[in-house]
Amino acid sequence: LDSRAPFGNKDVIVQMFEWTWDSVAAECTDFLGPAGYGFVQGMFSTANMSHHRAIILTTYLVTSTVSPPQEHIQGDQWWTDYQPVSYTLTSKRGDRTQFANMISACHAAGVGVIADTIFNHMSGIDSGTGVAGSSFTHYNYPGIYQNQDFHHCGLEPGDDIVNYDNAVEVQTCELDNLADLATETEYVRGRLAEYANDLLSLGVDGLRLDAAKHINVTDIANILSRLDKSVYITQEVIFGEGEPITPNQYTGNGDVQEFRYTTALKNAFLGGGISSLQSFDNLGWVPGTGANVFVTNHDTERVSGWPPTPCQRLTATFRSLPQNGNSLNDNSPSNTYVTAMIFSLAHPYGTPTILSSYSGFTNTDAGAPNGGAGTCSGSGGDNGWLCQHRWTAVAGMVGFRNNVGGASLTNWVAPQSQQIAFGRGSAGFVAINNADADWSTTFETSLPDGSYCDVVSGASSNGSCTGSSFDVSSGSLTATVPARSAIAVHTGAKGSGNG
Ligand code: LAG
Ligand code: CA
Repeated sequence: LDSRAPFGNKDVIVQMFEWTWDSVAAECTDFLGPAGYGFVQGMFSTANMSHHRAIILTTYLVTSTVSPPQEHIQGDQWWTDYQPVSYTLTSKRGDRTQFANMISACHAAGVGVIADTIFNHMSGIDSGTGVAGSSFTHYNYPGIYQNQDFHHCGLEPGDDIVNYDNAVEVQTCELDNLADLATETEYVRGRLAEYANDLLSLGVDGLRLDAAKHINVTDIANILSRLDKSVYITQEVIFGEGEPITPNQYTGNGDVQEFRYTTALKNAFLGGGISSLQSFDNLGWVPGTGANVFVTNHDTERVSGWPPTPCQRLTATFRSLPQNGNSLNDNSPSNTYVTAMIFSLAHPYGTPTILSSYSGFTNTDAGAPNGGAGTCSGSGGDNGWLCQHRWTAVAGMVGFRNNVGGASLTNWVAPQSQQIAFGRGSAGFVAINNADADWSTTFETSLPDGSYCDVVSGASSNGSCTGSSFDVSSGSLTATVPARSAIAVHTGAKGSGNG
């Protein structure tokens, strides 16, 4: 397994934010998997494939990203999960058996699992009892860590990080009062590796390293060197203008989440112009082969952004953030959330993650609906869940991405700042219209002649299209791209129109 490729050669990750293990397992089985989504190369013979929907060539990676599996503090807020109190695999998402069963179910459906892993800290509250019954105080987790296993940076008051221009402070003081592990010590490194190896023993395929920016890059490298096998790694290192700790410093450990991409898409789609998004190669960002990118994640979709404390809002990283979220989200105007996701799945830069979350996030603390049991309905959400991963355009574009693979970007045009179109070799073509008027034109593509289904508005089913269809003749594709929408075709979804 190439540790840079999340799971096989299919690279789309879906972040199942706050879904319980049982509900993720069901979604792998019912939808992401044999119902037409999960597909791992070699699992089905070509003959069997005809029994599945035409968009079967889609593999999602499931990350339990914002739902770390270890025991955490009690409470109704979603973020209790980010305050570990022991490495017992009992959380609000389920217990060890349910976690293991989820991995088995997802693997059987051809879907990998990435666990959110908190190496930086333990809890932030003075004392309490975790959801599995473990008692703790701020710097004492019986049988695991004691006072000497934490940084006590000496900054008044409360040892909290204030100045993001000071690298030592960012990595050895406390993020939001969270007890900061002394990751430079042999004991802590060994204990964190033991925890990670326990996750790997259950079949976990990758780790998202929470708050990686707050851990010295060599400490992470040391911990990863102790892992029993090589797995996909993605590190959360939020870029801050002028800060000494940069995302690019972490590329040696694995993928790095490139938040400049998130910001760029927000700015482009909300007015700056999407014609600026042709290439991300010469901007000084994390190289595409090592970047993990997303339109939004669980932190950036929330109203006041993250982190929430007034002090941190004054730092270079966060002071420029607007109050309506650090990214596009489900409340964004003019369908920009959807068109931006279409872009992120079509463009070759980085490994894309699609967030699957719930509505009502304008209350930044609100925990998951329906007791955490994720449910969807058809191609939409249910019970307060948004089910972005099922939206027709998103699901269609995952199929697009898997079909085009590593094909290079071709046939780029941008007749005006809010209209772009491009191909991916001879395998796919997309046009995104972020203007307020329809865009009628003839595109030059590198596609073979034929009839194609638009995977933004529908899918290919038994040779016909459930949405729009387009013909390609001598490479030319004539279309009307609706205002604030997109069209996308690829050689894995052929078919003729239904009108
Ligand atoms: C992350 N990345 O570095 C996560 O993506 C982010 O969601 C986590 O913050 C953070 N690191 C710590 O793992 C979340 C919430 C915070 C919450 C924190 C700990 O966004 O709001 O802090 O998890 O639960 C909360 C309170 C703070 C309080 C702290 C400690 O909001 O006011 O100081 O708990 O008690
Ligand atoms: Ca730290």
